[in-house]
Amino acid sequence: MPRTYEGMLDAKGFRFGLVVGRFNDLITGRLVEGALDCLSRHGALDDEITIVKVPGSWEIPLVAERLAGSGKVDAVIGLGVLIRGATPHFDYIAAETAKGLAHVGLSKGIPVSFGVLTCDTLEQALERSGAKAGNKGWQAAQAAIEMVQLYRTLGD
Ligand code: RBF
Repeated sequence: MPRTYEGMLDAKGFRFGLVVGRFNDLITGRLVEGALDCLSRHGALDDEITIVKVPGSWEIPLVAERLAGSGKVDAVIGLGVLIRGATPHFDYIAAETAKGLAHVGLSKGIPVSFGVLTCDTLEQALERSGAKAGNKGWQAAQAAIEMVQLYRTLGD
C-alpha cells in the first residue's frame, strides 16, 4: 500500500483568521455565516476565530499577509464577492486577489483558502452563498480545516 496523507476534518485547537471584503456585503455576510457554521461544527471555538473586515476583495490579500505573518492564526480564509460590471475592473481585481492570496499561502507557510466569488451576475453570487449552489464560505472553511490538519501531518 502506498503511504497516503490527507487531512482530517477536525478544527479543534486550531486558530482561524477570516478576511472579509465589505463590498457586496449582502453576500459576503452569508459567506461569513457559512464559514463560521463550518468551523464551529468541526470543533473550532469562537475565541480562536478572528474576523477582519476590509473594504473590498483587492484588500483581502493585504490583510491576509499580515494575519498569516502574525503567528496568531493557523490558517487564513479569504472571503469576498466580485460581480462583473461594465468596465474591466473586475478582471484586474479578480486576478490580483487570486494571485495575492496564492502568494500569501506560499510565502507564509500556512494554508490560505480562496473563498472569493467571481460572478457575472448577482444571481450567480446568491446561488453560491447559501442558495442552490451551496455556500462557498462553508467550503472555503472546510478546505482550511483539512489543510491545517494536513500540514500538521506532513510536518516541516
Ligand atoms: N470589490 C469587491 O470585493 N467586489 C467588487 O465587485 C468590486 N467592484 C469594484 C468595481 C470598481 C469599479 C472599483 C473601483 C472597485 C471595486 N471593488 C470591488 C473594490 C476593490 O476591491 C477595492 O476595495 C477598491 O478598489 C479600493 O482599493
